[in-house]
Amino acid sequence: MELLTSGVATSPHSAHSGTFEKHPKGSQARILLSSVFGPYAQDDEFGSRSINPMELYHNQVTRAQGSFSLRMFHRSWGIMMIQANVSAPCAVLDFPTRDDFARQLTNNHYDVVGITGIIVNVAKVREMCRMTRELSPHSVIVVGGHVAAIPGIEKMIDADYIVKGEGISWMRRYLGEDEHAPIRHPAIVSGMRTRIMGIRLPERKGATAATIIPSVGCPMGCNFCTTSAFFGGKGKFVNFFETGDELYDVMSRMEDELKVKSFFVMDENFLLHRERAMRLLDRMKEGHKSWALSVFASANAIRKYTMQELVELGVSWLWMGLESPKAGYSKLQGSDTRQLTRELREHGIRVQGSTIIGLEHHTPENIMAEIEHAVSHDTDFHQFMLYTPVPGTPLYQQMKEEGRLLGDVDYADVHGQFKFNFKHAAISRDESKRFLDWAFWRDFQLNGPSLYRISRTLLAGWTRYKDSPDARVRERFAREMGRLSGVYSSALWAMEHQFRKVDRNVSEKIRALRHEFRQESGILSRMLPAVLGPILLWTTRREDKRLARGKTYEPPTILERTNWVEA
Ligand code: B12
Ligand code: SF4
Repeated sequence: MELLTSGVATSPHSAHSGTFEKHPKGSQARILLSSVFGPYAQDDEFGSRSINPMELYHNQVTRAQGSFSLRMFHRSWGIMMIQANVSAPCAVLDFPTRDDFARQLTNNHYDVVGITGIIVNVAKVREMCRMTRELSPHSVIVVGGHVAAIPGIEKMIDADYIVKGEGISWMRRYLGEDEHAPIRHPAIVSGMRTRIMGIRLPERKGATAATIIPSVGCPMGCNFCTTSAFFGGKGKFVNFFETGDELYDVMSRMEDELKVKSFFVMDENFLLHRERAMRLLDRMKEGHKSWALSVFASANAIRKYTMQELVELGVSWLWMGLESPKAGYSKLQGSDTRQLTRELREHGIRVQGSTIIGLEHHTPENIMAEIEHAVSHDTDFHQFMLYTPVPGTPLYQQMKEEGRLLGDVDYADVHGQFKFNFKHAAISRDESKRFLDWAFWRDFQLNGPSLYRISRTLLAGWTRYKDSPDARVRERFAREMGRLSGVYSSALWAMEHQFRKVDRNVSEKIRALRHEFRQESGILSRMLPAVLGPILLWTTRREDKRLARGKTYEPPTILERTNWVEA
């Protein structure tokens, strides 16, 4: 198979994605929406890469943490959102193998086959289009998701429609449905098959947060940001739920359906929309909801709130860009991010920092100091990414104009976790990987496992708020402490023992925290580590051996149908 590289369009087919015609069957058309095929965590000719598994944390956050890495899978929410918002019979096929996808096409009659993919997966999208033409020639092929941003994509894949940007309204329009109808939010369990320290966590109803997607895009328009660019760029975004009231209603419904009290809010910059967030808080107070929210927000947006407001809003996990103070991004303006992240943690808010390696001003001489600065935030989690011009972004355009894009880089390797895809003024491709790997390693070495760090933040929150006058806040911390203090203490016991051999200093820090937990725990939770601790130590060591032998994890294949009547 020929290589799909970031410079060249290689497919012999030409897409006929120009004129838009509604599907003749309208809402009677039978639709298949599929994510790209696996297995993912391996090197193959379709663009799977062992360093690019289908796992959020292990891919780009805790990947250097060995058996302490948090491992879990997330469904393909974009196609789930589309499925929930059309009245046509629709099947979502998530994480298929090639055989699963082929079987779907041959055993069913689909009028429309929709494929979702991001840029790294373009070769898989191309193969799936080819398979669809061969096995289901009557189907109309629609391709959406970030892969659509590749320049010249029409010539690389054989699709009938390539949809750039928001897909719900497109699909509704295509089926002749009302594209402005209110958005129906599907019930989404945020993660599945969670694993840490060599054990898979039980999947009880209500134990995992629900994903809520209030909007797509971000108006801040940072030059490298692909999600912002894909949904309109600076000043633009698409809101699915405009008001705090709408959001409250969706969250209440999810609370009932999924029995959850915590929510992963998948909005690139949730706190930026203060009016909506504050209205949500009013409704939460009225409805006595002690919900917990995991959100993404930029430092300038966080600064619009007092700590009390954030805590009352239930913000318990915050993903924020730290970047470099020298980079001049407006989202960081006026922020001392070290002080901010410390303050957040002191209020029981877990912080996930995100740092870019290889910014324009970085050199081999100053990059170590920049990484040390990032790591000194001591955030609960830390994502590191290479500065990467991704097609569709202003940065990509700029690099192209400056002639700095490397033409022979396979799109499968343009994901920010491998090597540069552009010519940097001072850092070579190989060096970029070394610095990136070093950043992950340094964060782990200095700050210890993220599991230890999140336990520490929880305890800080609990100590501060266990007697809070606000019953909702009290309840939230008590719920988490009650559910987790025994488990965290046991995990701390195992980590303390494991780190004795590796780093005495980290082991001592973990031990001190375990003692604090002991003081704050009930009798059962106090006794648990004696039993569960050694078991976790054993599973941790077993997992280390498995990982050393090359063990990887793959998400399960899932098929879900709506409005379905057998043909
Ligand atoms: C959840 C997620 C994941 C999950 C994957 C889940 C899955 N099943 O694929 C995990 C954590 C595993 C993951 C992994 C990776 N991800 Co990811 N991920 C996301 C995240 C945070 C949310 C995606 C989402 O659901 N958004 C909300 C939905 C509603 O939006 P959407 O998917 O874009 O869908 C809309 C439209 O695009 C369109 N659409 C989508 N599909 C289709 C299909 C059809 C037929 C139509 C008509 C329309 C359509 O309609 C939808 C509704 O409007 C996004 C960031 C973001 N905010 O979007 C990054 C993001 C998609 N990931 C990205 C990347 C780079 C990766 C990784 C390479 C990791 C890395 N190194 O960064 C790996 C790749 C893994 C692999 N082997 O494929 C980039 C993609 C960049 C690009 N331009 O291609 C994003 C945008 C993050 C970023 N800002 O860099 N990811
Ligand atoms: S603030 Fe974050 S989400 Fe918004 S444009 Fe910048 S990087 Fe993207």
